[in-house]
Amino acid sequence: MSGAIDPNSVALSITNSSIIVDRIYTITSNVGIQINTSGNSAPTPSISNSVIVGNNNGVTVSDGGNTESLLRPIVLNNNTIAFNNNGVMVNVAAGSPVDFVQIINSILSGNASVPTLSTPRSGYAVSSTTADRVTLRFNNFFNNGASATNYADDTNNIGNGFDPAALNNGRDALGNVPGDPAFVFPIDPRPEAEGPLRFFVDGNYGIRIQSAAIDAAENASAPTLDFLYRSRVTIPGRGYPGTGPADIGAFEYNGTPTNPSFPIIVPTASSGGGSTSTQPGGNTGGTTTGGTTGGTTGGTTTGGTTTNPVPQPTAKPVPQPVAKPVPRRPVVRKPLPKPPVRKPVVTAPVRRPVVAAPVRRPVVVVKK
Ligand SMILES: [Ca+2]
Ligand SMILES: [Ca+2]
Repeated sequence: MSGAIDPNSVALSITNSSIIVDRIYTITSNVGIQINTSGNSAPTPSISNSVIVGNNNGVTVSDGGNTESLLRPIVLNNNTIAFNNNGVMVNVAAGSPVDFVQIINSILSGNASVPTLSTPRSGYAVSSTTADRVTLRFNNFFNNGASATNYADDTNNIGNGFDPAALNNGRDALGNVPGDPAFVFPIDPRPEAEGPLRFFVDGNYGIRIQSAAIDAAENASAPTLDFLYRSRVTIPGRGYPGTGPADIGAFEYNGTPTNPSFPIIVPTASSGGGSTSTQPGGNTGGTTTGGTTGGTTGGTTTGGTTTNPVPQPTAKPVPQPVAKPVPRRPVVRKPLPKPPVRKPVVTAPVRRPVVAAPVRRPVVVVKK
């Protein structure tokens, strides 16, 4: 795959909006999801059940420098954030509200630049310009930052009681878990890595039985159903006191891996409206194998905006309202089918009927 990520591309930009972003893919953008806030009681979005992979920056949160207060914290819950140069970048000022961003139940894996011969890998799973503005709880960290094996450099300037080095010794006091999320088939869509084409053909960010994410989520903060509308499943012997049955990340491990042959797994719910798609365990996901090779391949935003005029600064956002918006299929283009190869028509040589020459009887001259 040639080319590079468009340095100006933003797959989804959200400014002072309480939109609920649910079940999208965003890949190969300069910024996957850009969140901007400003002013007093700024509305804030929530991002859940989404797959944010292979962007320069997966999510960027920018306080314009004048955000006095937020309606509620920005919440990122149960997302799979992998193979971005930086997973989540938080640009906040010293005067920014304290409880600015909450990252909960999310997989943060492989967030670092792709190293070259002259440049070593760099980047962070989560980085903040000002400490104590980001809360990290019940996330799964793996292979982030300059060092693939040392957790101490996975994040930068977080504060709020989070110490990435503690993950070198196992699960921390905030419920964050180190270890391999064990994706089914984690194709890195960045052009300098495996590229978007292979991602669409083979990528699969479901998790396998070996995953550190299984049953390790804070259930109260997890959507009832996963990206594919699958119910939560308890796997015997997994999880921790007070966690589960929900898994960390966008995909629940339900005992059988998602089919690696049909990788880019998207919900099958139609976007036509009218039907609700909240039946537990109903859809198990259709598949779309795409082939767009453009710089920005965004997902669609589902959910619309919630307009809540009553400021609730202390209210914790309740994930998953009962009436769920009908999600749209992420925009994943199917490649045009190749025209069938026509075999040349081979005409059999016409066989001419063998015409037997009349048998000539010898003329017998009978002598008298
Ligand atoms: Ca690291
Ligand atoms: Ca589970």
